[in-house]
Amino acid sequence: MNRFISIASLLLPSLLLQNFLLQNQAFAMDYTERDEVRAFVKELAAAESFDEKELLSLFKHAEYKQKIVDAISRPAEKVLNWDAYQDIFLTERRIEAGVEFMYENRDALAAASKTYGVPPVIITAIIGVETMYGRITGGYRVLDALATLSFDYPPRSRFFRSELKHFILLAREEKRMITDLTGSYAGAMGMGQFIPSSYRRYAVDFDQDGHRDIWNNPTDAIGSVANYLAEHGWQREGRVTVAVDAVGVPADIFNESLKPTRTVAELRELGLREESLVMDEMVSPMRLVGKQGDEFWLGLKNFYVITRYNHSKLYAMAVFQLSEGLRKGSAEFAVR
Ligand SMILES: [Ca+2]
Repeated sequence: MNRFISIASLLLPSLLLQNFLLQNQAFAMDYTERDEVRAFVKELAAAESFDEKELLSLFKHAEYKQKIVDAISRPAEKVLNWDAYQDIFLTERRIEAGVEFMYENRDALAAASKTYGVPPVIITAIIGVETMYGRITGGYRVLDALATLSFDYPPRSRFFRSELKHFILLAREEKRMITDLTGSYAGAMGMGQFIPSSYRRYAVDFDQDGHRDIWNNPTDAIGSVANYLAEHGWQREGRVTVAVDAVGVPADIFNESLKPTRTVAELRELGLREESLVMDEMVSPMRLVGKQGDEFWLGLKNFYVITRYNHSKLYAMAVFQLSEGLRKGSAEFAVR
């Protein structure tokens, strides 16, 4: 046994060292010297009228980050269960900070709610779950993140090269220094964590000062989050999800899809007791394992819309339940 350990421990460092050297050989290289980067730059310069040399020189500043590859290889939502989600997102602190955010931004929230039909508590809960109301917006340079994922993470390179293009275009449109912009390891930016394509498509200049700034401007962030949800089909006055008693209902109908595909009538025939929804409402039955065991919920259209922000039912449920906490916490002032 001892012999095995000693052989293994001798082998291990040399293997690690070999890997380390191989990796560094591959990545120490300047991005501007890589063929695929040059091809990317050439194509983008031609398509969008950039100076090719200038655009290429941008990649002198791009740095490969192993931490980014490590982070994207294990997304949090695949690891966390509902129990852990609750501990992170449904805390007193997050509710209190959210109520404060709502109070400070009550005019913008009221205006966004009127324009887009999304309740202030939902807009606030999204910003609360994403970035703790703008406090934690990500410390990676977006250029490093998108260059690393575009050129050194083959499984998603197509997606991230497209985001890298959008990012460069966005910086030009909003007159921002590319090297100054920071975000998550996946290039999501600002209070609402928009990836560049979403930023260009859904961000709005809600305070009408001529710039779409969800990096620092809470009014623009509020309008942009509301617009994003509205554009994905948010139903004004619609509910999000309903807790149900599903004892006796066949287990295989739960967690089929995020999209509502079953009618209330169909579920009632299967034994579901639910009186508050109309029979032809489309729902998605969910089972979550919470602190007290199984919880049964019906996701409605607006629940599905929240999952367009992040494709996870736990994410959407955390947003919904935080919004309920905010609704109670902000009851003393009018904006809800
Ligand atoms: Ca603005």
